[in-house]
Amino acid sequence: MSVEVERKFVCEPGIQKQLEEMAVCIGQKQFKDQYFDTPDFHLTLRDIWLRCRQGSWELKCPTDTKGGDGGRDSQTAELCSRYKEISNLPQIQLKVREVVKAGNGDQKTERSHADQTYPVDNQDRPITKGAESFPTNKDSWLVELSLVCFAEFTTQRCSFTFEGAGEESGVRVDLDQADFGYCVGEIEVIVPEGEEIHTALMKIEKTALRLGLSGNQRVQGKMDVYLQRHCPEHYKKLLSAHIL
Ligand code: V4E
Repeated sequence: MSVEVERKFVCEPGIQKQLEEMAVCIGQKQFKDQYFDTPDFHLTLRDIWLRCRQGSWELKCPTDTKGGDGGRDSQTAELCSRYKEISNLPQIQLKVREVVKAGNGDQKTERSHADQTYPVDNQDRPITKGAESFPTNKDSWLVELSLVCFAEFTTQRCSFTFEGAGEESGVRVDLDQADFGYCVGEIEVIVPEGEEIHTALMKIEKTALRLGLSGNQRVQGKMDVYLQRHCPEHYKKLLSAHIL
């Protein structure tokens, strides 16, 4: 398991050229993300994000940051998010099952398929955005836990790293363009779980300075903008719960 420390930034015109001059482009790719939750948003209201990206599952969960930051209250610490990342499917299933069952008092997951509350078609098959057919056996855990796709979008990503073993080693910068018309940049450092994240915050701060990022406002991620535009009720609930 690892912790992703990340600062998002607004992609001003010229940022790509600037990065091409000061960093190494490590590739461009396109990927489709599908995010899953229960119909009553059990995971996301706990800031837990279940995603399938091009067939690979990933779970992002909140991490207890204060100790790891050394209690620092810098502007960078305020602007950066930190999430534990789990990419091993059995571990993801275990965690999601634990969270969903805890919330349901073990009732919902005991119910039969016909009793479940996710949307169904006229043959009682669950309708999930992007999953065109009835879930196959390997996706039966989604049905069991009433997980449905609530967001689906494609991103064009251009990634950069910095050469050498200096202050920016291990820093990655991504420029993302989502297919619903939103662009965002991210400065990201992955830290093995248990290691303190102060160094990662310092690296992110140095990189932000080098890129001339001046804003000290939190920048919306792709998900904020997607939900605001496409799922306003879900978005409102997450805002009220101070998740977004
Ligand atoms: C954690 C989270 C979400 C899951 C993924 O978000 P993000 O890292 O923005 O996506 P992406 O495509 O860059 O993933 P990567 O390729 O880095 O793995 S969706 C919403 N959240 C919550 C959240 C938050 N509360 N604050 C900020 C700044 N970002 C995300």
